[in-house]
Amino acid sequence: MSAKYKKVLIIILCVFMLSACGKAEESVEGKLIKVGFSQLGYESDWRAANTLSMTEALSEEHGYELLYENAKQRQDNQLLAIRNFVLQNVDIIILAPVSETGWDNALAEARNAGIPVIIVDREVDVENENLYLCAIGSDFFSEGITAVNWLEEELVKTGRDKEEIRIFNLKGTKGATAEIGRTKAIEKAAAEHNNWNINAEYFGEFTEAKAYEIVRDFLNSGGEMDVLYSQNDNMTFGAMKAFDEAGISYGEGGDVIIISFDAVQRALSMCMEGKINLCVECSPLHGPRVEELIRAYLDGEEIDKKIYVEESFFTPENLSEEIISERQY
Ligand code: GYE
Repeated sequence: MSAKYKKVLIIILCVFMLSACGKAEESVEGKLIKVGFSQLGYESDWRAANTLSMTEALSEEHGYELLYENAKQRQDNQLLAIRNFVLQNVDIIILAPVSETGWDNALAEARNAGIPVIIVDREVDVENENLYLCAIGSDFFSEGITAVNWLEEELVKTGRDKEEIRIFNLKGTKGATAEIGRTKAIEKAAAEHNNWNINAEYFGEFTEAKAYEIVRDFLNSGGEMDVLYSQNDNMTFGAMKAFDEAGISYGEGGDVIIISFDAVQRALSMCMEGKINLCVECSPLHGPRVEELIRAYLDGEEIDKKIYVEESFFTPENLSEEIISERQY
């Protein structure tokens, strides 16, 4: 074989090997399920635990190519993320919506492109429920009912069930399912008890900083409360800082009864110390649940439209170091 032929043969062989190698890579990649996840923000410890749970479950190791977008608590960022996922032709979209309304068009775009959408954590309020595959999260109204039932018993136990009870409803993000459900429960309870009075309500955006400002300003202007109904733990931490500065006691034996939602480890430790009276559990560990739903969908199984997770509550009486350290968030 002439040197010239040898060269040509080598070049042909190289080209062949390179293209074969490309194909091999493609076929490995081809097996990965391409998922677009629009997370609403990073406002709380709960959210951090939720993001971790989702990204761990939808990892490459588990067979996923995850496109992750953090919307920083802004719906317009989420709408943009959904459109980008559609353009990138993902296999499935996961949406943790900041608030309930305003999703019809974006979800219709995904549907028209044949991309199923799983709603996680909070819910969407859309005209046509077929715009999404299913929704998985907490029953926030029922969490609120757990809280008001506990309060009712606590007031009886402490002989305060006939006293006027001034309740501060520290709400989360306006229009978020967690805010709507938890607010509905306390409003219902206040309507049913003549002596319960919601004398203040503010939106604290589920953040520590905003809650601190709100409670500080409320106390500085002479506001008073008997119960702080705080719709997440981080807002509770912010409120506590304001109470400390104002010299107001709280928790067991204190001036203010604190009810807090989420039950993250930091809050549970405070609850065990008696600084928070009640922690209502809200599970952020949706990653493996969503993963299972994706598999079920791909296997053609039937999926329930709405799936609520089971939750419980904690007081200083049912907590221990062991229970807290064994928890994942
Ligand atoms: O309670 C709060 C977070 O939607 C359940 O959002 C979630 C809420 C949670 O910011 O900490």
